[in-house]
Formats: sequence, structure tokens, C-alpha cells
Amino acid sequence: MNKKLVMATNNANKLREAREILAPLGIEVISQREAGADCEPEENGTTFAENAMIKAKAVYDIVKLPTIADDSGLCVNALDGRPGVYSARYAPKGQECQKLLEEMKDVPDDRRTASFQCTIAYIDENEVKTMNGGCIGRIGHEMRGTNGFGYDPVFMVGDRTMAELTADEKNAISHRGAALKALFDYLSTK
Ligand code: ITT
Repeated sequence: MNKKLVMATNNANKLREAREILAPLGIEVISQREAGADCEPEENGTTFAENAMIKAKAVYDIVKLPTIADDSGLCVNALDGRPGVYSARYAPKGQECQKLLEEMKDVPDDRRTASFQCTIAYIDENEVKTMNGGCIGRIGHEMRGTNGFGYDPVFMVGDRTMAELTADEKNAISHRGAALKALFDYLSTK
């Protein structure tokens, strides 16, 4: 497949991961800024899918090229699924892990399960589609590792945090990797 997609995001880490995951599949990802769309629409949906569609549509309406958007977040079972769609707004950037550890400090090990969730919205001139991916893990007791971004230093998969995985290891198991592979499968049928 040889295809170019615009990614409707202002998050450089998401863009990097999407490029890493899709490049080997023959899909080139350009940022919304590179495509000339300098916008940040209000994410006032209540689901990952709604917010992904809001972002994809805002950029598609400007660039009129096949566009994807990622809406994602961390759902913690002991917190009834929070921060969920509000993950980006849970704490000031860079402080989300400390805040989560503090909120979870009295939660015992057997109740620390969580998942990362990701919805990718895809829009082109004919079609609108969403694809989901998830990754199950647990919230650790301390921040570990320097790779990745956001909640990665406290999200444990096995005995390592996601921030201790290499980029390839993370992409192979991540919520974003799963949703983008589903997108690839979908695009392969078009
Ligand atoms: P855009 O809306 O511009 O794409 P954003 O960072 O605001 O960027 P979201 O609204 O989808 O994106 O918020 C997702 C938040 O969830 C993100 O800021 C992180 O805090 C967290 N998150 C999502 N994927 C993650 C991952 O792979 N690792 C760690 N944290 C992640």
C-alpha cells in the first residue's frame, strides 16, 4: 500500500508513534501543521470515538485529504474508568503520573488494573470510519522509565512500565498500535 494520511493532532508523541507503526506498512503520515491546518477544535465529546471524529473532521474540512485522528486515554478500574476521555486534562502536562500515583496510593495491588484505549477516526471523500484498540495493564507504585509519554511511566505491562519498553516493543502491544493496525487492514480492503 502506498498512501498518504494527514494526522489531526498537536501531540508530537502520537505523531511519532503513528509514523513508526504505519511506515513499515507503506503509509506515510503528515502532521496537520505540515498539511496547513493549524487548528485545535474543542473536544467536547463524551467518548473516544466522538472526540476522534471531531478532530478528524475539523482537519479534513481544511485539507480535504484522507485524514486520521487519535483520541486516547487511560481507564483505571479502581477509579471507575477515570481519567478516560479526560486523560489529557487530568493534570498539568508532565504531572499526570504523580497525580495518579497520589490518587491511587491506598489502592491494593489486586485492584490496580487499568487499560489504555485508543480510537482512530478516518475520513476521506467517501467514507468515515472509526477503529479501536486497547492495552490491558496495571498501575505501578512509582514512575519508571524515560521512553514514551503521558502515563507510560506508571503503566505496567508484565514487570516493566511502558516507559521502559523500546518504541518497537510499545508499538507492538499498544492501544495505538492495535487501532492503527485495524486501520491498515481496513485501508487494504479499499
Ligand atoms: P491531540 O488531541 O492533539 O491528538 P492530546 O494529547 O490532547 O493530543 P487526547 O485528547 O487524545 O490527546 O489525550 C490523550 C491523553 O491520554 C494524552 O495526553 C496522554 O496523557 C494519555 N495517553 C494517550 N495515549 C498514551 C500513551 O500511549 N501513553 C501514555 N499516555 C497516553
